Amino acid sequence: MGYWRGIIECYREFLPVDEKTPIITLYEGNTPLVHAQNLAREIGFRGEIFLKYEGLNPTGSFKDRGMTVAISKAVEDGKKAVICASTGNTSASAAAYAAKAGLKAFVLLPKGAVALGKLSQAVIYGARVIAVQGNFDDALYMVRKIGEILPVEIVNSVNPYRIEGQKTGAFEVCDALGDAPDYHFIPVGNAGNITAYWKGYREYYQVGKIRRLPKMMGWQAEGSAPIVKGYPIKNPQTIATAIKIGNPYSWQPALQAVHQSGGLIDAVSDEEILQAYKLIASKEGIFCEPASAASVAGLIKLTRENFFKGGEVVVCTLTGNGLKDPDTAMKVCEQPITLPPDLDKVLELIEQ
Ligand code: AN7
Repeated sequence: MGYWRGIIECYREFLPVDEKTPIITLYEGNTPLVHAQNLAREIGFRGEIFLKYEGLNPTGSFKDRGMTVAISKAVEDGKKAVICASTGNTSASAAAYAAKAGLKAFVLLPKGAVALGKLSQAVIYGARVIAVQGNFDDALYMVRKIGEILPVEIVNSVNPYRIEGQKTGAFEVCDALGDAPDYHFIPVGNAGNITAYWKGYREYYQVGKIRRLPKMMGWQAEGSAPIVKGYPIKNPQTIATAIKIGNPYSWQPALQAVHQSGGLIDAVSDEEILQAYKLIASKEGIFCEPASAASVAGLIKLTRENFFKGGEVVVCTLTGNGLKDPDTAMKVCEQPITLPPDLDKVLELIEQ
């Protein structure tokens, strides 16, 4: 292979592309699977934890895996413009890949509910950004209507090519571990990614690349947990804005993934999410965004409840980069101490 050329070149035989498909890539994928021994010790987990650090993708989230396929297919199909609704990461990714492909991008964002880093990405990549005075679900509803009226390609995970690309996250986990893990923990918003990982695991199983399948463990935020509660949430609330979604598109496939794999879908509180968010950074040196920490928060919760026997191999997907949302880090952590340029004062503080 020589050098990394993105997920389509690497996993071509598993993806809906052929020699006619123009490959639009920013060299996404090939992200680290970090052995999190400090975290395991800290939370008292008596097995192995691996963190799939998706924040190291080109636009800082797992969305890039799906977007390279969705945008490549949009170009192949002669589309000139793409559109999405987003809590931030999809819009950042869509804007970047559209820029690379020379397509127009329109993004509808819930006004005031998108982390500034993500908004800045959509803007600098040149997307037309519309701030909707509503929530993500309102924006997605409009995007789906617009897709029926205008010749624009929808690049939300209602687009099946997104799921196809995102399943490569599961392939990489298996390639790194030599088999599937026992459990796969993952945050759930619109529920595309849990659907995609499960598809990836099943496909690798079918071709004999792995000998077992993991249990899929999905985590929603308590104030935004429609799948856990069993009904859509009209006005979802959570500090994890990326997963602030009240009526997920892939609701049924997510439930299927959980049921078929023998896993579960449950909720964690904002407090639990923030505790995990801080631990991942302070114990493993990995800065993920709050929504990503929902996976680890779920693992902490189940560890506390003595859910595990010991010896399990667990993978948690850390879906997005913490730098997208520095405001939350600054809000929940100790503030910098201001001192004059006085050596004695600084020494005094350090020696405390
Ligand atoms: C960091 O960008 O829905 O369950 O519009 O950004 O596949 O929706 C983002 C979702 C988890 C949830 N972690 O994944 C969007 C959007 C992060 C995210 C999720 C998202 P899905």
